[in-house]
Formats: sequence, structure tokens, C-alpha cells
Amino acid sequence: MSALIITPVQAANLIQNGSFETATVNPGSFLQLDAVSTAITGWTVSQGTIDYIGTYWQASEGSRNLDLSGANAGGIQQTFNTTVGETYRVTFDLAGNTDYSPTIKEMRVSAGGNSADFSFDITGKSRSNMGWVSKSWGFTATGTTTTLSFLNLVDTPYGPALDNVSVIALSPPPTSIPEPSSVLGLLSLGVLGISSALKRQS
Ligand SMILES: [Ca+2]
Repeated sequence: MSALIITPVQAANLIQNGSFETATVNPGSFLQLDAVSTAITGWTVSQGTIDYIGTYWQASEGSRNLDLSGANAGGIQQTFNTTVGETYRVTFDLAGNTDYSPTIKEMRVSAGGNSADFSFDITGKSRSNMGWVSKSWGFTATGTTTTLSFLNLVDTPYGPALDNVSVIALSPPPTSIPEPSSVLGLLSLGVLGISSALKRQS
């Protein structure tokens, strides 16, 4: 049986190195990075200090992740291209440093002039059982570039843990609508596909 198969287009992750796997440094067990380090590819330590986590605890994805505290409350950010008025979905995996209090880790994600706060409870969690949870949040772009940032809201050396960041556009921007000529081209390709499918069937 022949059929035209339409494959849905997977929205691209606009964030570079969202899982923090690539850097100019090797974190080993873990490595403190201070503002304004750019050692982690695509990212800038925006305030305070963070720990770049290697083998010290279980990552959510791959083998590296972050503690949004090094010696004190830290933050990271990345800037990427956006379309004004377009809505985007941010997803990330959240856990917390299980070594010490506070029991409730608190962090803020912000982009496009808006923000949302998230918390994580380390009760019952450990370095080999981090209990990573997926979080998501949406924002509407107000500029042709947008800076996504994650900030630790509690000034402690034992902060929220972050991994697996992605941003996708929720609908295609107007500029990506095909030109009429290419629509005709796609239609004619479709007709060709149908006619060849019919030929194969007969
Ligand atoms: Ca990772």
C-alpha cells in the first residue's frame, strides 16, 4: 500500500548547548565559574558564581549540569534571535543541591521582560537520585534578540540545579510562510507524488 507520508516538522531548539555538555573547561567533579565567565559554550555567568557540575551528581541529560550557586547565588544567561510578537516555550529540568539547606531551592527564569519563579524541594533526594523534574514557561518576544536568564533567588552555596534547557517557537513567524510560487511548487510535487503512487498501485 502506498501513501503520502507527511512528517511533522520538529520545532528547532533555539538555545545553543542547552544541556551544558560543551565547554572550554572540563568540570571534573565540579568547577566553580564566576561572573562573567563564558567557559560554557553559548552561556554567560551573569551574576555571582555557579558550579559547573561534572561527576559530582547525576545529570538530567548527558553528563554535565549546573548548580546555580558556587560560593553564592549565581545566574546564567544566553541571547538568541527572536521575532517580535512571537510566543516561545522555555523548558528546562530542575533539581537542587542535596548537600545542605535550604531544603527549598528557588530560582527565576526571565525573558522578553517577563519572569516566573520556580522552586524545588530536595527532601528525599540525593546526588545519585536527584529527582529532576521538567518545568516549562512561555514568553512573547519584544525584540529581534531575547536574553533568557536563570537566577538563583537564595544567596547560599547550595542552589537549584539546572539542565536540559530548550526554547522553541510555538508557531511559525509570518516571514516563514512560503511564497505563492513555492506553494505552487509544493502543490505540483504533491500531485506528482499522488500520480506516482497511483501508478505504483496499478
Ligand atoms: Ca546536561
